[in-house]
Amino acid sequence: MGSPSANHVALVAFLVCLLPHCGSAKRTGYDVVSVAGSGNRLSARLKLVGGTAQYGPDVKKLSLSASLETDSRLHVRITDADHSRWEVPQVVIPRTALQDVLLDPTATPDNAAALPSSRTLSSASSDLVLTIHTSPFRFTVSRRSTGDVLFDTSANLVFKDRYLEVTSALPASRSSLYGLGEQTKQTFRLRHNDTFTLWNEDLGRSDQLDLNLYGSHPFYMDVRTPAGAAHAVLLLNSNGMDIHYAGDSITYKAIGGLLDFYFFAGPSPLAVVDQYTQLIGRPAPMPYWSFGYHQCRYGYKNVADLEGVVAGYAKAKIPLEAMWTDIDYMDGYQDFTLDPVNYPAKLLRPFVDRLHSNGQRYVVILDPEIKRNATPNEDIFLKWNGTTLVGKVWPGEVYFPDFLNPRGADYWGQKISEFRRTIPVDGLWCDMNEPANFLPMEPLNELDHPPYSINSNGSHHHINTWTVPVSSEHYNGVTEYDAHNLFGFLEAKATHAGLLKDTARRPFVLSRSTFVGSGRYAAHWTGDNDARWDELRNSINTILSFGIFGIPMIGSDICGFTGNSTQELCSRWIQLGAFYPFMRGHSEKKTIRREFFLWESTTRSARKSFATRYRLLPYMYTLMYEAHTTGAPILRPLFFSYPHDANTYGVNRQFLLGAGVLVSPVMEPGATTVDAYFPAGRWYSLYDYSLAVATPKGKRVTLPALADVANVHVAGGSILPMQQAALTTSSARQSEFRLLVALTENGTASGELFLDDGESPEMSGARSMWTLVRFSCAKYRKGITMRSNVVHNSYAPSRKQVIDKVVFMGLQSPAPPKVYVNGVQVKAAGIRDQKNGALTVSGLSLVIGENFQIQIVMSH
Ligand code: MIG
Repeated sequence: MGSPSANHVALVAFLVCLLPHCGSAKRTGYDVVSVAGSGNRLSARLKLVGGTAQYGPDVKKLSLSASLETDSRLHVRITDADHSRWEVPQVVIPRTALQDVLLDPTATPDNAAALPSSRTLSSASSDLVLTIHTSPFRFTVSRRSTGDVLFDTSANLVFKDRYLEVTSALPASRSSLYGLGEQTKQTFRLRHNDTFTLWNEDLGRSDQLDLNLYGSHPFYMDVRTPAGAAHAVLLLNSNGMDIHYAGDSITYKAIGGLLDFYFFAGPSPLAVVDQYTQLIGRPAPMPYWSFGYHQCRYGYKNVADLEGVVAGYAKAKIPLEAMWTDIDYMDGYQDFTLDPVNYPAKLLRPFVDRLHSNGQRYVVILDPEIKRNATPNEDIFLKWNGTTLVGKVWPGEVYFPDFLNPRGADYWGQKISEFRRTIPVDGLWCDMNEPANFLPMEPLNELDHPPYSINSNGSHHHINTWTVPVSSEHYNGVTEYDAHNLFGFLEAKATHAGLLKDTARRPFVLSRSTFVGSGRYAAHWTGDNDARWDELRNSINTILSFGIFGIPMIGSDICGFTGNSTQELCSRWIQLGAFYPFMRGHSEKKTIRREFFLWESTTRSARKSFATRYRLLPYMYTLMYEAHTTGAPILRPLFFSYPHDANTYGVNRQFLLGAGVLVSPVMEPGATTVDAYFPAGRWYSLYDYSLAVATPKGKRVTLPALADVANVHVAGGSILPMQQAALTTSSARQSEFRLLVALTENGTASGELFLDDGESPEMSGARSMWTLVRFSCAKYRKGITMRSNVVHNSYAPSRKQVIDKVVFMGLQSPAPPKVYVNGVQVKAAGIRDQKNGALTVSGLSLVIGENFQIQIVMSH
């Protein structure tokens, strides 16, 4: 019980505050004391009105700068007016600095009362409007075209040296949020009353729900009813933070850095990711081969074991593109070494050479940690307490390379080159780069005692747990406290640079830890999942989230990493995994072996599902090109193509490959049916070309659970470039092309094909050779016409590849139609009018990279 006098004081204070102009000195937060605008920019100075008791002294003066940086991007940055602070360095996200418009702050009144109550930043070409409210200070971001308020900070802004807090109101019933990772979630759409801690950690395995995992992405997309307009918000800040999403508000609590916000106007989801990746960097082009099937396991015993697996896949006629090796290949778990007994160079090198001559690839793991005393140049490692930091990971006592130090990154690249002289690996896998550290360390100084403890691992775990202490030091005095969440990003960047320099080919880097912009260098997998059905389902949520984080090359360990997968689970997982952009089977050493040829049902699933995958490779690779040039995810949630249909907002048991290929996998044991949602339009079966669903409004449909493949439907309006299945991507690439045309009710469709050699460093750059063809189909009086329109063509002419078959789905004609190719009639033998309404025109020889036209004339 509180003392009567304390209660009395509180009561008096409450009554006093009912009066007008209630004591502003009691209020917490800030007032604007000067403001100036010029063109697309605005600056303001903020003065503390009243501080808060917790987490240290408040910063007295803040400066705010804002800029409409592009027509669709607003930048608002709030920082200490008098002292410079840590912010995400330019080497991570290169960007233009905000300029201060308040050139002479002394000339403006230091008094909120003398200012107008608000000030607006807007421009005729931008849909985003910023309003700064003077007293109490708050800001809003709204959409000019609709007046919708997108972000609205309350007056509770808190800005201390090591605690920053800001809350924005949200319209709970109209807002659907996505993003804020990395966590394993049961839904893709974020649920209300959930806290997202951003602190890169290896502590929780990814099969544990709702914990902070390997990467940090303080970015969300908000899709609003009724119009389905999307926008996004990035808090560019690398410090540890909690983000609480209450439904009607979102609160950021960061333990350092700045309040550096970017707002992206959309309004389509695709426009949002385009605008976002324009700032943070476009996703790296991935080599063509990396879209094939990858096989890994922790615990492959020796080279003979690897050989057995490769032979097993070949014998079973299941595609195998790349063989991987986990830390088992190393000598004493040291990077850039080989176990002399089980993986000696004299056996491993010929094995890798054989893979290469077979059109296959080899990838190995790297841990960032370097064994203590393994190298003389100690100055490129993290420091602690005045000396080189020593932690403990697989090799025993280790040092941690400082990838912020240019010489640290160079050292890494050099080790990669040296290693590649012995084993010419095709890609590298960066594990443990949160970074992980098994050694519990003593707190050293006040950095190790943050005033606010983030909700790490759901239990306010100390931030030093299982990683290097935040009191460690990087190059130039940067502390791990500030740079922790960048470690994995920086290692992936250095690894990418090392591979590129050594091979002059497009690098393939897989990184466990990621940050904003990691997609520029790396692919990602969802980490240590478990062989369980809920894990199979939850993989979709993480994969779709990374798509909007600008990391489209992502997958989960197929059949689960830990735990013993059953045949049924593994088969279903293969059927789903066949659509993961990054498609890898991987398992933990203590678990049963589950290479797909070992069981009959997984063999069937892998053969059939991978055949579909490999036939779709030209389409998938074209999606990689789209991702690289526009940020569009390869796997997308349904609302990306159907933002006006609010029923799609919660869908997470189906997804789209690109814009119009709908995948509805089985994700329950013993299932005989799949409940699927089909947005408005026509949907054709990818397997038999029949019109499966035609609906003017979104519709729930019960599909049969097919035995060996996921249900796949093509949306009317799509044209898919395909090739034929093969055991490697390079042989699939030799085969003839086919076009699958899915007509809308109006007889229209369109699609693209991007082609290059699949391994030049640049994709579609000025210095590389590439071809882009657009296909389109339209109705005309007596039938339909399909055209190929060559947009760019510096690659295809050297290849002379042809399209030998075009299938038109949804072409109901009472009698066999006449078909003309470039005006010449096709003989009847080349036309097959299937009962299911699809028309196949075969025996063609249409050269890719040459314009052509196919006319179909219906007979009546
Ligand atoms: O401490 O290298 O997530 O994929 O097999 C575990 C062994 C280290 C964690 C990775 C996993 C990998 C494993 N690694």
